[in-house]
Amino acid sequence: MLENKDISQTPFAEVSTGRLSFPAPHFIEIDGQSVLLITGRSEVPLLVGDQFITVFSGEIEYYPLVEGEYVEAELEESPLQDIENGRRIVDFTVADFNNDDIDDIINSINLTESDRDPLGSGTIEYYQLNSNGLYQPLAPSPFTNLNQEDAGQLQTALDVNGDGLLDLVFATVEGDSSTIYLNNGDTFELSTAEVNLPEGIDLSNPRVIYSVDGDNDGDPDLVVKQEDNSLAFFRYQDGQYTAVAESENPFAGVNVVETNQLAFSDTDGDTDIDLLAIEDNGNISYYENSLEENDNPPTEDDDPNTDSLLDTSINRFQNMDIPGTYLYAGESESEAIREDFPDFTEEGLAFKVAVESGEDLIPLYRFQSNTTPGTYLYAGESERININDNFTEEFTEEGLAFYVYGAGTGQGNTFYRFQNENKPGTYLFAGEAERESILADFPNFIEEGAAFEVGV
Ligand SMILES: [Ca+2]
Ligand SMILES: [Ca+2]
Ligand SMILES: [Ca+2]
Ligand SMILES: [Ca+2]
Repeated sequence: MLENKDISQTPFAEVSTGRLSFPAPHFIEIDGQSVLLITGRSEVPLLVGDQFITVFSGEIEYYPLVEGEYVEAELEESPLQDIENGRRIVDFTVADFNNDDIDDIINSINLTESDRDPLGSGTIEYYQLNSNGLYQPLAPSPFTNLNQEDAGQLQTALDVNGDGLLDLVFATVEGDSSTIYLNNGDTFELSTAEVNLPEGIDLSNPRVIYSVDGDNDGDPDLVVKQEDNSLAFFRYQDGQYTAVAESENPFAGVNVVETNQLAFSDTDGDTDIDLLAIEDNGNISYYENSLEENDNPPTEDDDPNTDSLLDTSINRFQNMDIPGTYLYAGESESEAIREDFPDFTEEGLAFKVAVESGEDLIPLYRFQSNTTPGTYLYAGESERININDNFTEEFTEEGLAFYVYGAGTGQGNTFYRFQNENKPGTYLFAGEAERESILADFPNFIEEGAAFEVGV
């Protein structure tokens, strides 16, 4: 659960973005010390003839963490002193591209003369920390066949081909095209290969894609800012990114402002990832991740008797034709949906159920809504009878879905039913952690109470 903190009570109280336009935060760790870098453009008045014009120049501000506070220091005296400030740095990425556990820096510089024409020729600089403790540009550049029209654009780091090395993606400011440079270890090479990324990751909009190890397993996952300003989480595993269910999304419930630039770091030192956001107008927000919800995880181990029965995974899909509506499917149906129904976006494991009847288990039946086809309701026996007696115009029964424990039996984890008020007759089932974020942030979902108990 992420909590928006009063910034004056955080390590960022002394951070000022006033001099910069379009400020963006980045965390870099140098010799075990956390440093906040804020990049942006400062407006420099320049006398041309007899009038002043405004020149935009890429700026980096350097804030090392000192005694629990990020306090500005001179870039010129820092390990980044060889990164010349005040040029047209368009975008700036901090990531460990060569997997030596030391952050590297890649920036994209626009070489175009005119500020009115942000496109054109550019170049890339790749810096690594050398043995003298200074970030210095790699020479020759590891970008072997860099196209000058790609450089000088927005960029993001992500492992496009799943080989464990972060690649670099450039995209135009307009978001109409992107190019990928694959990291081969020593060099980056322009790639034309087709990429296989899950739906929801749009490479032409790098500003919303963040490489973050959100689940703390050492591999960078992806956080993608959605159009509704929520954050989707794609877990990296075995060379692939997979969207997770909201109940497993460490950033569920956060809604950042549309223009925010984000940076992720474990700021409070409790191992989970916290979030710093800066709006274009310079406003800073800090969201602290609290482990609270995991302190006493309601796992099925609470009652070992239930382990063997709730053993079948049910995945959740969101119907993107009607966002905010969901389908729950077992593995074989999930395969068919992945194959044939691209409008359903997989969100990952929803919960675990039983596929055969057993002691204390109750059947749930699936109904499709006739008023909003492609949306579903899951009902127990008595509600099933009521629907078939009184609501056949609204719902069509599709048959037995699976078996669960009844709400209040204490044999599994409680899931709650919510009706989406924007789409009456459509439903979402959520576990305790997701329930809290829905109650806090999604007033259009009306809680109808505990629905059933399942494994997680
Ligand atoms: Ca490195
Ligand atoms: Ca790669
Ligand atoms: Ca990870
Ligand atoms: Ca933390």
